[in-house]
Amino acid sequence: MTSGAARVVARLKKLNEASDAEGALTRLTLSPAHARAAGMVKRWMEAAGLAVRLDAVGNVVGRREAAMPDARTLIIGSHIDTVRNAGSFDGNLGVILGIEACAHVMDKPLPYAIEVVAFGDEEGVRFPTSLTGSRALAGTFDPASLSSVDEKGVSRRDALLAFGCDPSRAQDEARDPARTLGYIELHIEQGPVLEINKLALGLVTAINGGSRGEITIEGAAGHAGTLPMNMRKDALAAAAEIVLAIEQIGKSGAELVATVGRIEVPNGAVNVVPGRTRLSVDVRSPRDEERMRALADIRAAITRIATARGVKADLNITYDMPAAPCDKTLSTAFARSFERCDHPLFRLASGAGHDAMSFRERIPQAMVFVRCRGGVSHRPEEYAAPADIAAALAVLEDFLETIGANQ
Ligand code: HGY
Ligand code: MN
Ligand code: MN
Repeated sequence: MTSGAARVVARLKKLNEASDAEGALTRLTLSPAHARAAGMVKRWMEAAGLAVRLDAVGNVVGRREAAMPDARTLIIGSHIDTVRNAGSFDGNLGVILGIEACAHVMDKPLPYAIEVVAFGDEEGVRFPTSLTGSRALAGTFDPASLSSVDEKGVSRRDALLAFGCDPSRAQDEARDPARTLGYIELHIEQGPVLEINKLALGLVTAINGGSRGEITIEGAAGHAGTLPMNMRKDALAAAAEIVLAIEQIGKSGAELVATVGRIEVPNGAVNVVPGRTRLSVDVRSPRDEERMRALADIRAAITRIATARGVKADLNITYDMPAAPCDKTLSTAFARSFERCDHPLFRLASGAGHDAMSFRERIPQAMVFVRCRGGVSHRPEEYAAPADIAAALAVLEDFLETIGANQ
């Protein structure tokens, strides 16, 4: 394994130390752990010859200029925020690979500039809105997202100010598409397809579209011992029926998925009939019309169940990202690098969302997937083998050394 690949593996381990949870990796956006990770990434970017800054929305941006003025910029990115009890590779791998590939070409004059970006808000776990870091660069940042609040009532605006950012300048982070060669992201597959096909790497064809939201159900709290069953407006029993209905709708399309990942019963207690519940919903598909149909079916199921049970329920969509096809020119350049690095070319869609989808229809984007063991992700067992990391680094280094010639 090259020293570069070994350094990537070592840095991923080191980055694990930046966590807000004892004995697990939890690094929510704009948290103390995110600040520590941003500090490590800044030092590594500087060692790779990049000029580094923290931008207006919490991204760490490392930049190197081109050999000639007025050249366009290639952006290499991924995210360093994580879910709770996360794995070490989701997002982090793409950032550390980008830094290492820049170190590899540090002394080589290139006909384009490079920016490596460690986005700070891809997972959308702390605030209901997400992808704010990549949307800022894509020029689609929504100022309303600054008013999103976390579970403690802290707004994104206040969290950014405390992080040392100036959110009033978020719109200034937009990159000019005419001055941008494209956006590329290397990421673990987070699924089992590469492993089943015994491949280290895959070329992404498109990123599935996704919608997320929150369902609130208002029933009537009551005494678990005295309230007769036929008089109840049990918000949790209604939620349970809605969860199963959403699962059924998710099964109605071959590549459609629908998930309720979180359910809350405020003031829940063993001897109280639940009066209120809140549940999350996440719906994805490679076809936007199928995702819209599924959302309509979910709304209809919510209305049917709520009416039958005499409770009030509504679905508020907080995130809606259309499917994002990957750019043909950048993907062809990656295909050439696969060939030069002796990797069979295997194309697959992404069921997971990524920062790359923020650039849809504005800046060309392409992604390369790295095999992950068992397809497991969003869990501590998430794992990418050093040999596969080395393969990804070799392809990225080849891509950087050749992309300018083909543009
Ligand atoms: O949820 C996703 O697809 C991504 O991991 N944030
Ligand atoms: Mn990710
Ligand atoms: Mn993730």
